[in-house]
Amino acid sequence: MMKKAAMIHPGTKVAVIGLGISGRAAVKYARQCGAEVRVSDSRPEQRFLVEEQSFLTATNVIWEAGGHTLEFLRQADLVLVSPGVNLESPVMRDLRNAGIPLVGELAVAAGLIEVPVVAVTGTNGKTTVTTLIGELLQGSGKRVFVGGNIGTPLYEFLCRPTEYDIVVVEVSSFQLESAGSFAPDVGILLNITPDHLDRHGSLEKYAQVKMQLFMHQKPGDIAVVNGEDRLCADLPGGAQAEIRSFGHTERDAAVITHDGICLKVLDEVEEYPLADTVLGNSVGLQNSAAAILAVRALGCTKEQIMAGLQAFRLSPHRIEFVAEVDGVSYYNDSKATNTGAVIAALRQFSGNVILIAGGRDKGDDYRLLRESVAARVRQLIVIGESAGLLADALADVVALVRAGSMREAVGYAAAAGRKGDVVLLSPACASFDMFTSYGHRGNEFKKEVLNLRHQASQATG
Ligand code: UMA
Repeated sequence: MMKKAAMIHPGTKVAVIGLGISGRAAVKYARQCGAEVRVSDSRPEQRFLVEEQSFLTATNVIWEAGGHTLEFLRQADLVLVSPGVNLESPVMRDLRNAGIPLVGELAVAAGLIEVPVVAVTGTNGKTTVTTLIGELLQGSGKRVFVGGNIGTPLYEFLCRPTEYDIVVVEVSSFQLESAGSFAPDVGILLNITPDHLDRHGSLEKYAQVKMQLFMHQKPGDIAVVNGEDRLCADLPGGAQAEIRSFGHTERDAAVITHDGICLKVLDEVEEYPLADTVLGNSVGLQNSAAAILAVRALGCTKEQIMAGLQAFRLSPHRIEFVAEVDGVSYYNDSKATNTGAVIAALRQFSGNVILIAGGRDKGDDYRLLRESVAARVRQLIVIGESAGLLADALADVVALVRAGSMREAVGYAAAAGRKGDVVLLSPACASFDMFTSYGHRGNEFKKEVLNLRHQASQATG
């Protein structure tokens, strides 16, 4: 593959916006390229974390805090934006008008990666599919970089590219907005349901941003798409990659059956039975179909794939079983930060669900939950800033109660739970109103459930 000219050279004046995980990795990479680097963060200095303070001291980088000023940023030839930065804010517009390029890590990486790249996007399941693909490739003996939205910025790969044979990157809609000419060898679009509409404005715009993944692919590249998702199937006119869909029909390259995947490879059909694995449910089968299509195209054998699928375990905070207390099963799905994820989670249970939902609203339409909630939820417990919005959307289809804390929510759930019930934390919202992250929210839920179990065992013991 021809190496494209790098954007950052010795002496390039680079401004990095955001001092979070992505921003700090951007500083490191830009410094490694020999750039002159400055950082701008919207938070006031007093709110910087200890690791951010020490990063500033250790790197001795020039910085501003408490907002982004044109005066500070216009000194740069190039601005590297963190994913959380809204590109439509007035100062970002001013920078664009001043002719200064605003790029994210995907644009910086575009054309610089000399090993195959798999990129996974979609509203739900992308972390699971990214992890699964990473594990399947690793199982076939490859040195795999797994990064992007999942947690390790792609800049980390750019700092040490010779250590890897392949890149698997989880890509968010935020990252796709500033992706430039980034084009993966295999691009995967799992599904599109409402999310981050507060940033993107409408579902149509959000879908358009997701399509950016395929815009610069060339003939020979592969687009893996969900054949049953109307918005996914609507690929952009200029897309040149070969499309391989997954779904339940004969038209699909990977056919989902009731307990496994059938893959068409030339004239042969390969079967991947999944009933006895953690992937043997409707969501797991979809995720597996996408992953199998990707890794089969990248040279994994059927045996390697099957071994990897059997060994796979789900990550924490994703429909994670926590404990059974008094015959009620508790599941932590804190990572479900939009309605699509909650619907997918509810699909895993046949009914009798006590659902804990709510948090910081991201512009989602909670009426989308009505059908699933009416069919499967017996009691809804709402928490956080969006409690009122959830009540407006759902109070007429389900019994609803409001809780002021996670402890109170788990207490209400325990009081309502009967043998055989499922208590599911699946919030449909961001966590930042009450917690520092979805991980923190999930851990608090687990702590309360484990307290409950402890109390129950003391009462019986
Ligand atoms: N900031 C500014 N100006 C702004 C906005 C933010 O200065 O206009 C500053 C904040 O004060 C903070 C920093 O930027 O210091 C935060 O940057 P960020 O929000 O981009 O977050 P990072 O810590 O850099 O983490 C980002 C991703 N975050 C977001 O997309 C919001 C992480 O995804 C990702 O794991 C990480 O880069 C590594 O690639 C998280 C996420 O919530 C998990 N993603 C969303 C999702 O999955 O739904 C998209």
